[in-house]
Parts: sequence; structure tokens; C-alpha cells
Amino acid sequence: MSAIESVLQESRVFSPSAETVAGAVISGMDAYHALAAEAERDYDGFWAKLARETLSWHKPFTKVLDESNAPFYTWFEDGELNASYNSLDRHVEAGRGDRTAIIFEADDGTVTHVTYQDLLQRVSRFANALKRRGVKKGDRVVIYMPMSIEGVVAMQACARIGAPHSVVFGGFSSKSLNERLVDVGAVALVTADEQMRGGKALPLKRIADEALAMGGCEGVKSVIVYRRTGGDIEWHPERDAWMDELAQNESDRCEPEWVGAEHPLFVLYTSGSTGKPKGVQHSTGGYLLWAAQTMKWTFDWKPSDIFWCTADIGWVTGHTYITYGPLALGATQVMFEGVPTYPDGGRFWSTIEKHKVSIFYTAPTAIRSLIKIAEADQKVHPKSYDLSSLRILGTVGEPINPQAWVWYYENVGGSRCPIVDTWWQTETGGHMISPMPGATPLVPGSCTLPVPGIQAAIVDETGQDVPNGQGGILVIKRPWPGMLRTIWGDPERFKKSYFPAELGGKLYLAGDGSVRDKETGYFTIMGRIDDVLNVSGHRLGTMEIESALVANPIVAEAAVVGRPDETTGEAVVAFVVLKRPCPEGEEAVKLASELRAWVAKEIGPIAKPKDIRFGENLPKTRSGKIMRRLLRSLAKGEAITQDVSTLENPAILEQLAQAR
Ligand code: 6R9
Repeated sequence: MSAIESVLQESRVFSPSAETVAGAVISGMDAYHALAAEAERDYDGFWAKLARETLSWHKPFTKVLDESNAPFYTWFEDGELNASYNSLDRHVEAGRGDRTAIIFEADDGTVTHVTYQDLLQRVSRFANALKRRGVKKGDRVVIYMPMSIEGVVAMQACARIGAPHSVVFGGFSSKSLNERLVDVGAVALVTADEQMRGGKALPLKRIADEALAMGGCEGVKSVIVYRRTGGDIEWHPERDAWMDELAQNESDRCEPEWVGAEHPLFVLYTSGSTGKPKGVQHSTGGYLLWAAQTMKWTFDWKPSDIFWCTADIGWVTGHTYITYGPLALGATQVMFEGVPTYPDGGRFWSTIEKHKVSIFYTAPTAIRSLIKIAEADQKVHPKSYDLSSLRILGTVGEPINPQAWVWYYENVGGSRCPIVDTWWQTETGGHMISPMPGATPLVPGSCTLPVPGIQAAIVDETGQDVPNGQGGILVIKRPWPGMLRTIWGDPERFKKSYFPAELGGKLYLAGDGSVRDKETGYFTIMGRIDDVLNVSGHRLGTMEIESALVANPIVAEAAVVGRPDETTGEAVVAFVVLKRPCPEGEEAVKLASELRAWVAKEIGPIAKPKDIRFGENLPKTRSGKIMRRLLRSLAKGEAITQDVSTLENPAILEQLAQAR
């Protein structure tokens, strides 16, 4: 039975306990429905009230949603605020400066506590340092850093001076970093000498130097380096500066730059269905409201909680549920530098035990890989740790199969903690479809119902609603505060990608297929409907990987598809035609490993194909189109039952069935 079939047949229901319901932010389904009804009655009024309650405004807004230039919607447009003020100053001003903001757990287990007061001072110093190096409101700063307090400081300092940041995940290659520096037009780059993961030091500064040397980003005048390991690096004195040295000379006070609510807070690149990553641009006011409000609702967050989101700050989950959501609420959170398997597969569980984590948010891939390890070795099984501090669990990034869900529920949550399976995207800013832990009865594998106020629906190719029980295209029917505002530098692509004319131009197209349950109306996500793969919760464009492969001088042609994978959700399979005769035996194995390393260098290790298959050609229709559905079957090892009568070269199928 496939994962999707098993989700669709899932009928077990796990309802929150009376105790969980009683103290909850959204307490019971009636409360959930009441919020949704309130939003329905007065959409503007609903969000305006939350925006006033949840955020501190320097200048109050008088306008709420403006649809006059659709789909370039604006929210709270004439209001002014600062995201860093909302994340730090206001908690200190309210007398909560001594509260721990971040409990940093380093790769080697060293723990550092930072209070809100400390964090405010560090952010202010660094913001002053950026200003001294000429960074102004509206300038873009690229951040290429490890998981670190300094990473959060860099992001918050940019927000403080109104300079949109663009964080590039530390696993990306110099070429990917260069593309992003060029596209966003960065004036400064913040990086680290090295990063530590699983006991190993990995170079960041060296990759950053390479990226800058590739050209096109001469606007980058400053490279600011966080000293993480003290490892050897090259130094360009006219351009490079140490983060700690710069900050030492600065005042720990820095007046926040008040910006309009629509001022871009950040640009974050994500894969789309063409070769070029999209710079998803988020606003300050609407985004911050979304981060804080969903943190409160979906995680049922209370001041007494210790929150832990295991995502990296290089992804949207790290932006919303590390840098902005928790800090905007004044929460205490754990931030983790390392990997879940170092020093052993019990690292997540020992860290929960050590810091008494009460809300734990991670990815299905991590759970699936830890299940294998725990089942093989009882010592690192979650049952060998005291996890009684936990009260809520969450997942994000990809569908979770019911088996993994139930294991997580029983073994990590002790059959006590609701699991919030949160569906959302880089573009949505925060959670969109998710259970509310003190209300929604849970069905394993379903992300259940929309966040209050969100109108999610399933439509056909023409934009018409389809009945429950029938699969279709997932759309959002009304603009929401946390939505992306545009694609950096490419408003046309924004319109075409997310508000396509074929669906009428008014529906937000998420790019996922979904189905709603006939009785409950619960949503189940069936995966991407475009050429985007989801490997371990990371979005990868098939075209991006294909372009990387054909950039290799020996490659003539390449096609990339996904194949279901037990651990990573999907795996990358590449079909490659070389400019030389089709290799066989050891030669093929050697070339496949060279091409894998090539892709790692071009994009980053996460994009490495798991399988590479060589052929004299690719299966094509007579009009020259690559038949991807055939490639998908080949990748899965399925017998070809499809009609291949339109295929130009049927003999090729046998050759491509061999994996390397
Ligand atoms: C937050 C994040 C977005 C894509 C999205 C979908 C998949 C995310 C999911 C899920 C099933 C969930 N996705 N959450 N699929 N259930 N709970 O992951 O953003 O990196 O932009 O990826 O991830 O396919 O379209 P992003």
C-alpha cells in the first residue's frame, strides 16, 4: 500500500484530552469555529484586532487589507513598526529583560543562555556596526551562517535598521550563494569562519570567498565574519571584518528604524518549477503578525513553555519559528547547532530531557530516520529518556505517513501530546492548515483544517470547487497577512506562478495536490503538482538539478524525477545522456559518483541524485518531449504499463532501467 493510500484509509482519531482543551489558547472546536466565523463576518476587523493586540505599532494603521492592485495585496499599509523592536525592546520595556530568550545547545553539547536584555544589546551593537559600514534602510544583506545566536543577531540587526536580509542555507554551494548575492543585489555578507556539524568543521568563509570571486556581486563591500571555530581562513582586509571586533566598539543602544508595514523584512530563495530559484519577498507587519499569531494558536504557546524548533535559520521554518515568532511573543526557546545523530541517535531526546522542552517541532524525515536508529538500539530509544516535559509535538515540511505519526505520538509524546501536522510554505509566511492542539481531533497523516480565518479549498484546472473526497489543486481563496508580497525583481513571475489566469487570477495556487475527507472536510496533502521535489522536507526544482547536470562538460542531456523514499520522502533520480558513448560497469559507477559530487558543488549536497542512470538517449515523444511519467515509473522500478506508442525510441527504456 502506498503512503498516500494508507493516509486516505486512516480512520483512527486522537482527540485532545480534557486537560489539554481546558487550558488551551483555542479551547475546543466551538472556539475554533467561533474564530473562523468571526473572520468570515468581518475579515478586515478580525485581522486588524489581532494586529493591534499582538504587535506594537509605532504609528497605528488605519487601513487593513487593500485589494486595489491585486494580486499585489497590502496589509496595514499606513502603519509603522519595527520587527526587532517587537522581538526585543518591548519585552525588556515590560520588565521581562531577564527572561531567557535562547538556550543555545552547541554541536559539542556546550550550552549558552541569552536573555532578552543581552540579545537586545547584541543586536543593537551589531546594527550599529552595520550602519557604520554603510548599510542603510532598504539595502540587502546576505546571511550565510551556521545555526548560532550570532545568526539570529545578524537577522534581527538587519530588521532593526530596515535592511532586508536574505539568508542562504549553510549547505548551499558557492555557485548557489553567488546566484543569490547577485539576484538580491547584496551590499554586505555576514558569514562564519566555519560551521560545526556532527563533530566536523565545514568551511563557510572559503565558500563565501569563492562565491564573491565568481563576480556579479561587486556591490558587496563588507564581509563580516563570526568566529566560530578559529579555523584557518583567507583574509581580505579591505573587505573583511570580524563580527565580535566590530561589535565591541559600538554602543549597545540603537534606535530602531521605523518602517512602513509593507517594507520588505526579508527575501528568501526557494525552488520553483523553472531553473532559477525565486526570491520570495515578505513584508514586515503582515509577516510578523503571522509568525506571532500562528505561534500562539498552533503551538498553544504560553509564557511557561520551552519551545524547540529544529529547523535551520536558512529555511523559512527557522525564520518564522526561531527568529521571529518565538521572539515576537517573548518566548524561551532552544536553538540547536548540530545534527540529530551526533553524538548518537538519542540527541533530540536527550536535548528535550536536558532543557525540559515542552513544545517540540521537527520534520517527518528526522522522525523516520530516528525510528530506524531507535528500533535498532534501545539505548537511544525515546523511551529511555524522561520526556515528561513535552506537551505538544509538531511536524513540518512534508507529508507524514501514519506509521511514523503513531510512533511519534506514542514513543515521543507518551500518547499524551497532540501532534500538529502543519502545512505551509516559504510563500505563506507561516502555518496555513494545521490542527489547533486544544481543539482539533487528530487523524494521522492529515493536516486537518485551516488556521482560523484562512479559506483553503480544492479546485479543478479551471478553478471550480471540487466536492470533498475528490482530489484536486490546493488553493487559498483570500489574501492573508503573512503571504508573500512579490518575487524579488520579478513581479510578472509572481503573478503567473501564484495567481494564474487559468484559475481566474484570484486564487493563490500553492502548487500542492490535496483531497478533503468526505465527512470531516480534513485536508490531506498529496505532494507537489509541479516540477518540485521534496527531499527530506527540502524543496528542490527538477529543472535546477537538470541545469546543474548539463553544465558539466561531459553531459549532453539530463532529466530528473522523484521517487518515493522511505526515509527522505522523495529521492532524486537523474537520467543522463553523455556526450560520449553510454558508460557501463565500473566506468558508469565512477562517472555517477563524479556527477553526484558535481551537483553537490553546483547546488549543494542536499540536491545530490541518489540514483544516476545512463542511457544513449531519453524516452521522448515524436515531438521531442521527454516523457517524464515513464521516467518516474522507471525510477520506481515499476514495469512499464503505460502506452508507449508515441515513444520515438522504445528500446531506450530497458537501458534506463539499470540504476548505478
Ligand atoms: C514550511 C515549508 C513547502 C512545501 C509545500 C508542501 C510541503 C510542507 C507540509 C507539506 C505535507 C505538511 N509541505 N508542510 N506537505 N504536509 N505538513 O516546508 O516550506 O520549504 O517552502 O516547502 O512543502 O509540498 O508546498 P517550503
